[in-house]
Amino acid sequence: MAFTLPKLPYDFNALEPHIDARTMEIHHDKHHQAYVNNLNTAIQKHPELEKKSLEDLLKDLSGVPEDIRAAVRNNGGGHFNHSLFWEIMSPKGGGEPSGKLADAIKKAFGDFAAFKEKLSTTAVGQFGSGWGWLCKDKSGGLSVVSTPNQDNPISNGLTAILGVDVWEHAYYLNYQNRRPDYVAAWWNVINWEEVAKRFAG
Ligand code: MN3
Repeated sequence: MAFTLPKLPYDFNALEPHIDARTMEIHHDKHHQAYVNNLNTAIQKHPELEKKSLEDLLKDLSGVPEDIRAAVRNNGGGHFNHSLFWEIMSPKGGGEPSGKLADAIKKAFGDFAAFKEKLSTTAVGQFGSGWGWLCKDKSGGLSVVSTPNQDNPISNGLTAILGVDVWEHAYYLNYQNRRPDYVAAWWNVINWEEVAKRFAG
């Protein structure tokens, strides 16, 4: 079965003023669609892979045939990352998490402010294109990492439960070179309920 572009769970303009409608439209309809298309083109060369989930492919990239490994890493990663990205944002987002996720953040980083500072600094400091992530390890411990390009922490055994896209296509129309301003604004649209669900899952 071919991979398909998931529908955006809100309107293009729903995250304004933090993320503008034009950026959301191009990001979802053009960039994410291109990752889906390129992933499908790659997988077609190895129909035996169609039975595997994208998660399984990314967990073990060395098991992906060499001729399409880079395509799966980049475009499969792109599809996987953006599918998470749309879900962990909401027009009703922002604020701070509660419950077990809040406890785990406290345990790992001291407090929410320290965590926010760490993820912001990590995302802003990612050289070139990439992502900043909050990850869960196998014992439920949290950490902050960044990845280049469309790599996902899943390839290193971690489960990303929150991520911020710091490719220029994610912010350049509205923020130009001001990546720190975009990352600061992004905190206002985080859907903590969805992040908590991914933490629990
Ligand atoms: Mn992107």
